[in-house]
Amino acid sequence: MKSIQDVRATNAETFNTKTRSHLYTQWQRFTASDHSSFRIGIWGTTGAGKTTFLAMLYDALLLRPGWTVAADGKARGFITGHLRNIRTKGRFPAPTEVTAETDIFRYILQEEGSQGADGAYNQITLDFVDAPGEFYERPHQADRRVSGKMDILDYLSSCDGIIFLLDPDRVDESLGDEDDDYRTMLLDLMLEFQERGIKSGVSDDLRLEQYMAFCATKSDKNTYWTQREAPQNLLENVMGDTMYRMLGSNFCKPNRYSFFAVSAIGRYQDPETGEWVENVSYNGQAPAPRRSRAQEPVVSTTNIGPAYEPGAPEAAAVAEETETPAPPRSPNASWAPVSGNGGSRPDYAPEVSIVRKSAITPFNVLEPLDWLIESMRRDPPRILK
Ligand SMILES: Nc1nc2c(ncn2[C@@H]2O[C@H](COP(=O)(O)OP(=O)(O)O)[C@@H](O)[C@H]2O)c(=O)[nH]1
Ligand SMILES: [Mg+2]
Repeated sequence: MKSIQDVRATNAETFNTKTRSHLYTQWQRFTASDHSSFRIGIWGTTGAGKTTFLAMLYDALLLRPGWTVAADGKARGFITGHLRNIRTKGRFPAPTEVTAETDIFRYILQEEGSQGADGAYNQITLDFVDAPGEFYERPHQADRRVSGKMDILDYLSSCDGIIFLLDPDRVDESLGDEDDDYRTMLLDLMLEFQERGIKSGVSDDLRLEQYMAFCATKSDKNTYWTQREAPQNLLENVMGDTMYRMLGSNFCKPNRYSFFAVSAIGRYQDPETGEWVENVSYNGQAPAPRRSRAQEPVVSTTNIGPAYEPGAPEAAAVAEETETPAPPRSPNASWAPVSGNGGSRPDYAPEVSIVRKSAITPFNVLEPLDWLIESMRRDPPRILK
């Protein structure tokens, strides 16, 4: 399996006008056929768990009584491929790559008894682009304005509701220099929505019309699992407390945003102990390890500072001890700069796999959708489509 770095490099090259114009054509096809339905979109960065979530969401919808779900032709291929991998092989999807044929997929949902007076069903469409994270992370990049074609901002700002999938493993410390953190990305996005809302003239309220479900993915992991009852705290950590507060103080109307801890794979109940345990194994070993701030070495290169570079000022001290044939290792040796990988992002690793395929129990995958649907029905947003 390719590493995330390989995929990102290829994606950067392929993410060109051709991809966008293909999307644009499709988008026109979809918007032209839209009736009175609500449209829900998905946002998520690389590795946040979008593909896995969307496959398991479909699965959960199929199993749900009182609801019927249909997938358009392209979405069907997406679902069968990924679900087979997850359910029968216990494997996560491969990192999504940009191709010229990046597609918009659509699930159509219909609830029993939801017909209006005219007998027509009030359908919900869940439209999503299973695009790699770059698509979401760098919406303003390069060719967008030049080509004037469909891009992620057009797509998201035409949605009545958005499911945000945030990776709790992606904390600031794990980002490389070129990566934006969630705070930056979300703030950009909110400002863009605001600007588009104002320009559309649909409402004179400066706050956003969209409903937004902020979801922390992978909450099956031990550390997050214990926080599942207080998802707002988990998300405050992930997006940063300023962004978290700005949602309420500046961007969103009070009942139009909510927080969820979700997990596409969930935990499974150990038949012997009855305990709910992690169902994902990392590095082929027993489940558990979590990338976290706590596991970072206490002393890192950043706070050692250049003055402590081995070989620089210390050299003098060592020189004075030359009479001792084998000077004892300085205790400072344990400060040795931690090389490279301390700062990298979570990798897609083939050795990350599902332990008990037959016991996959998604956690909270339907809840964000239900909250969105229920809220939108109660108080429909005014979105210019
Ligand atoms: N523990 C756990 N890990 C997950 C879950 N979903 C995804 N992952 C991990 O996150 C990686 C990226 O998931 P993917 O769906 O490909 O993310 P995408 O890039 O947003 O489409 C997977 O390879 C898994 O290692 C989950 O529900 N639980
Ligand atoms: Mg993907």
